[in-house]
Amino acid sequence: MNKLNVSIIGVPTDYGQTRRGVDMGPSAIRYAGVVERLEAIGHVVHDQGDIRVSQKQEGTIVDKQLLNLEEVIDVSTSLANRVNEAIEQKAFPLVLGGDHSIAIGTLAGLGEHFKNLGVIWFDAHADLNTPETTPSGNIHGMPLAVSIGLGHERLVKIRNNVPKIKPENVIIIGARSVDPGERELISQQGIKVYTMHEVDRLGMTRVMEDALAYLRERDVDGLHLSLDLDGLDPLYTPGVGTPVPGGITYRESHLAMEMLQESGMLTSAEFVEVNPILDEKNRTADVAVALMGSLFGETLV
Ligand code: 6HN
Ligand code: MN
Ligand code: MN
Ligand code: MN
Repeated sequence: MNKLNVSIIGVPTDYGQTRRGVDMGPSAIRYAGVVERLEAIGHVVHDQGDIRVSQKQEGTIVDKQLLNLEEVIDVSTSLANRVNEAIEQKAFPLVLGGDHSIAIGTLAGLGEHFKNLGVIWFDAHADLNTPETTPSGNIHGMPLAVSIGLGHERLVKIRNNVPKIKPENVIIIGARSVDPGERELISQQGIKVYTMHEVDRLGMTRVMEDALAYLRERDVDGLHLSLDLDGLDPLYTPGVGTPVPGGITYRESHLAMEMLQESGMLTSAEFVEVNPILDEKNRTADVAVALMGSLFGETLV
């Protein structure tokens, strides 16, 4: 197994949605032992701590289609800079959320270095809304759209590289709650989606084999995993803000992580939407860290 220089970046934000508590995700994941777990595998781990997330800026105009826009721009810009630095230092960025809006910043930082980045998006949702299609105004439902260049100009232009990723290089796995506007974008933009139907029908082994073969075929120069803990069934990860029943099982998700590890293709990862306030005894953060164990090469024997 390849020993990595892992750079952990915590992003304690809840500005991408309206349930409080997800800003404590990075602490919950650290408490669950992320650093020790990766060190035990043999990686060199540098915990860079959390990026600074400012208090809500009072007096800014409230746009109901883009809640907390200024705050999300602020967090995304700092995160993009930090991810960019990690890559320049030849480290593997491991970003801990925070809600899924942080992917805007992560991908803005990565997009500067990888010109043909592959993205695996584990999620119950497609996160492909725009200010025109959003049912909630929550920016955590928009990061994938922003990263392919669709959405509010100031979000799309963070660090000026537009788009950050190509829609044909994105694979969503675990989807089971997709809004009408997102459905349209998926077919219009040629985004590959394995919904829970495909996971059930083909099994996770086939899904991952196909997904990795597809990205290899596309000759990607890096691979980012964006893992929303709500991709798993809420039976295993109850501490998330937008749970949807009928998700990926504990074993299936571990298998997926192991196959990503075996592929040798992974160059960055983020784990998002852990909300300890909604959780039961930090179970969701424990699952996140267990998945990281598999992703980073833990073996049983
Ligand atoms: N997430 N599609 C819904 C919306 O409000 O846009 C839910 C989004 C959830 C986003 O879980 O990262
Ligand atoms: Mn150190
Ligand atoms: Mn998500
Ligand atoms: Mn989700």
